[in-house]
Amino acid sequence: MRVFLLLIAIFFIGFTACENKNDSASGNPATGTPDPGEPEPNKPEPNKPDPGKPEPNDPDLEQFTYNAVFVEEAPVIDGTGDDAAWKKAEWKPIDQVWMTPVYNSFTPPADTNFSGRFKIVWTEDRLYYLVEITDNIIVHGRDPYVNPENDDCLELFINSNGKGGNHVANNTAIAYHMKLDEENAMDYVSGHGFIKRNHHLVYKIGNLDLPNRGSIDGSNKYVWEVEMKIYSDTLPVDDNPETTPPAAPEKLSENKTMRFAVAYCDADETGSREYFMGNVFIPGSTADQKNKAYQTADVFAKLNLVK
Ligand SMILES: [Ca+2]
Ligand SMILES: [Ca+2]
Ligand SMILES: [Ca+2]
Repeated sequence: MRVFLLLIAIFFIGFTACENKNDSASGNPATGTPDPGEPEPNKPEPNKPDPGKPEPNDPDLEQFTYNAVFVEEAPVIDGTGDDAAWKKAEWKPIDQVWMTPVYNSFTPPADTNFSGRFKIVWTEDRLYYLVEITDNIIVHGRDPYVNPENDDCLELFINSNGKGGNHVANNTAIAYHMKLDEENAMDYVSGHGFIKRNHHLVYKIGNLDLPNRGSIDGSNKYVWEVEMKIYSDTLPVDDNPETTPPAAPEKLSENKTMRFAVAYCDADETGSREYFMGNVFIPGSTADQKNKAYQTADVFAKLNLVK
């Protein structure tokens, strides 16, 4: 009888031990062990933004549309904005924060660190930009083919057919990373790396003393004056005048609608891009969501050619 009771006791103790082991693996509310596979009761889901959905406080995107006026006489590309053509055009700010040095903070830089504004006019043959940039520290000197966005550079995005779309591996849109040397305009195409599009642009930067990494008059204000040829998305991906005959640019006409963005990669103390500032609001709450212009023209603003 004693042996029988002892066997029953051993069986009971063993069964209880197995039950406890299972509890510790699957979560036991009595002991407070969380169950990784099940949501905890009464705990709200973390607030995850949907990257595909604009945030409810999005500003009206139409405010970023630019109506570029036609000019009979093109501005002279010399880095000064005193041409008659520019008097006809409206300034718009470059004040939308796409990236910040403190990851995902999106706190805008002080005006003395960076501020910018731009104008655009057009002729039948070219688009023209006047861009005023204030930047406190000038960073330059990288090989143009190696991360040109990590030097100070003006970045002009253009989508000629105005339909938007992904442009990572094609020429639906071109993103010109314009270096301070007034020569090298680098466009990234997936599978091809950075490609020089120098022959698409002529540009001069007023008030820049590049050898001394500063402004001539000490104001830290620079005037980029740019003449741009416009190409359709049929431009060969690796179009390069060093290796192939240049393609013919488009003729421009009234009521043509394109998509565009004007942005500045601001490198300062760290020697690489700290702020990425643009002219158009891009929805999102992370840098991955807001730094989208290099992938898709869907986030560009509209550009209307008017007379
Ligand atoms: Ca000029
Ligand atoms: Ca700066
Ligand atoms: Ca800078």
